[in-house]
Amino acid sequence: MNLWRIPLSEWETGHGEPELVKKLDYGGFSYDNSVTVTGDFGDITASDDGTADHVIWHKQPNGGVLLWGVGGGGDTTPQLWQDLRTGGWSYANSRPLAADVTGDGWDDLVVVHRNGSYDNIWIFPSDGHRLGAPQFWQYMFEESGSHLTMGDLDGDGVSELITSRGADFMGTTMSYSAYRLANRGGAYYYGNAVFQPVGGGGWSINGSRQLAGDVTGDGRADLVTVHAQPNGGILVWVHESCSTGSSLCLADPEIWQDLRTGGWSFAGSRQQLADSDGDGTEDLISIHSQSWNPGILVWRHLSVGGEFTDPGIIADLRTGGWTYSASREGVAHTYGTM
Ligand SMILES: [Ca+2]
Ligand SMILES: [Ca+2]
Ligand SMILES: [Ca+2]
Ligand SMILES: [Ca+2]
Repeated sequence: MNLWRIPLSEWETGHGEPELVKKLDYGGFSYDNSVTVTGDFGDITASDDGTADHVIWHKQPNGGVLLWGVGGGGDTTPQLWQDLRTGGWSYANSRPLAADVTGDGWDDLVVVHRNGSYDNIWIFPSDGHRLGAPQFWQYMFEESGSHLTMGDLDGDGVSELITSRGADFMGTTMSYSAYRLANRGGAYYYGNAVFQPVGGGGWSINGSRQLAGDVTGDGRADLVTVHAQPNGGILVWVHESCSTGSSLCLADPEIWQDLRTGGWSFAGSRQQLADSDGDGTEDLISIHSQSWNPGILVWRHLSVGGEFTDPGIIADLRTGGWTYSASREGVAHTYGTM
């Protein structure tokens, strides 16, 4: 597999142009047997230029995991950070996420590890150069099919874990929860959670995906839900964060973009959030498949006061060997920027 980066900010050199970070055609690296997570994990090498770091969470023949780190800049040789082939680690039962949960400005790795009917939450903290040994922070009781995303809902510099789940016994079609993660010595913790039911109206966990980022510019991450529509196309909803110091809160959803026409496809697209025009609000980035062409178009939808602007193409990857179905993406801040 190959690792690439595409600068999404129009202020960055090479905006919209793919740059090869590392060709991993050796050592047993396998696209199908790994998860790649992007973030700003630290100055990984002496020549790290602050561009996106990659973590490769890689399945091992015995079902365990090796954790590799790849820095930005001149030396992008993968570094083995953790050997998790023993100790009960399971690639199949784990979901890795990147976010700063320690508040030092460096992204950490958060791994939600299924253990029977509940999840263990493990943190691999960054020390500014690498990810350290896993720390068991707390339990979580969630359905195994819940969607997970990280975002700093209250703007205190520490990201929360946001879960989205389907129908429950209360008759809710979909609902969200948020957890402040902390090292509680393994104690089950549910305080400070926000429950935002989304009843009726055709909401579907399987027909939606969630992103967290500050699309309003107030410093608090909002929840963006991209939702499939029955007659094709997509609606983009925003639950603005109304969190205050002590409590987490998500406001009722508002439609920020109607993409039910124009050939937009939920199944044929993936989304990210990134500030593409440098105004301090996160913008929607769409990675879209092309009919009759295996390639990709990358669009940006700028956040402007309560809506996203009409999407514009920032990278045309319909030529050059790009394949929508054989690629995946993440977004990372470059070092020194928020
Ligand atoms: Ca951190
Ligand atoms: Ca927070
Ligand atoms: Ca916000
Ligand atoms: Ca923006």
